[in-house]
Amino acid sequence: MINLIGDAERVLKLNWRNGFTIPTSKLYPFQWNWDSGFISIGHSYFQLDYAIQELESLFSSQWENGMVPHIVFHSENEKTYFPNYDFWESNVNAGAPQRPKSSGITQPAVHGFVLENLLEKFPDNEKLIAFVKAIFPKVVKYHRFLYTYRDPEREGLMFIFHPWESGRDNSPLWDASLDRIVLNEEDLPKYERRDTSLAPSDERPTSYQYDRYVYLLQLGKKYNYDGEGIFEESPFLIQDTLMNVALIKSNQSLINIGKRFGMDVGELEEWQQQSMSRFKEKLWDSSLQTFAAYDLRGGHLVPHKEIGGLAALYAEIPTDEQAEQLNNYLQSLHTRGYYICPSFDVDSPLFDSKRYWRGPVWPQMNWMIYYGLKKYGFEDTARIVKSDLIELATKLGYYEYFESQKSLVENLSAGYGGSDFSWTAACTLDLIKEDS
Ligand code: 9WN
Repeated sequence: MINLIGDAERVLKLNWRNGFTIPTSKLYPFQWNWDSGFISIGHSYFQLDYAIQELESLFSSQWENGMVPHIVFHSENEKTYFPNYDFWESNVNAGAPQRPKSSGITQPAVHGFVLENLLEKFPDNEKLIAFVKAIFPKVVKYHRFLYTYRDPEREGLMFIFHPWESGRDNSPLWDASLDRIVLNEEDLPKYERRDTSLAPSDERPTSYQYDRYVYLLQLGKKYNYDGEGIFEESPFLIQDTLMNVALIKSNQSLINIGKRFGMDVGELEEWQQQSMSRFKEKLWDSSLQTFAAYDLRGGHLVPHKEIGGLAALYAEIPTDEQAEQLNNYLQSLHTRGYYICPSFDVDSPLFDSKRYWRGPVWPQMNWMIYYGLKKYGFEDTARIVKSDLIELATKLGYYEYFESQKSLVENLSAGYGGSDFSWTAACTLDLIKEDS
């Protein structure tokens, strides 16, 4: 049996690049926004300095409008990723830093809750406290960007205009919205994918999906990545569960931190109150008994059960009754022979236990759901969510994501996607350590 703690340290150090950490070599050779948050928690077990530098380095790419981009291209010589900085052309927006170069979209705003997590681990560490005080206004500015540019009707729920922003790139949740994009050859610039030469293509999004990712990227670029035209024109316009869960959880963490250090939290409290009540009222799908994303273009909930709805537990959004329904659902998946939590509804014809976000287990999702279940007192399910991830990592290694059907894992010797994966190491490590 591998030494999971020692191996987590190895992976995190292996992927450390003198100030920030890549998710995995080759497939993702830059710094990713929400990955960095989980990675920072991982580093804190070995080197608090790395945890701090990780977030500092991410926020060095913050745009003047407050956005923290989803990829920071610290190295301009690294050519194995598409779309690279030269394709994003983030300088179409005058407020994007010249260096480091970045993408033009964002990802789940996990940094508020990551800071609180670090402070819980090192409540009296002076260096950490000074760092948190210094970065606090930048994180608030990021939230202000989301509430301003991504919530033009001031509803309390932010929208995304690209599947990559959700962190769950090719989830079947987005299929119907992507189908609205009818493409002719001349609608797309020529491009060459790199991911399918680095990971098996049956574990990655299809080219139909990739064409639409590129289309939406171009649409964002046309409007300098923050213009009103995005809201008016994008065929993909979603109030996603996970994006809003991360924001709500991070709002609360920033409120807690701000109160501890005597900072003004009035604006955060207003956002939080509105978002919390709007999420509860708008995103609960009573027929599916889960929270669901809202398709702003179509004017309806996206009718699928999936991992983002379950993540609402982490921000303590569900009522006790709703939480119980979510818990029962997870227990039923366990009884039926799945590692929990599969990323998509196992009873849907769109479920695919191997392909990216269409069914496999994702470590950072287990991490959030674990802590959410504990908040509601579902200790037994939390224990399964944790031990399932530990079992997968022990048997298969620190992969990007994992097969969710137990009967299939029996015959596997590896996980899916990238290997030596940073957030897998970080989240597994934290779950191993948290109650020891
Ligand atoms: C696009 C780095 C990222 C994660 C995302 C995951 C995947 C990128 C890709 O990898 O997305 O952002 O090229 O597939 O879906 O959640 O942050 O680990």
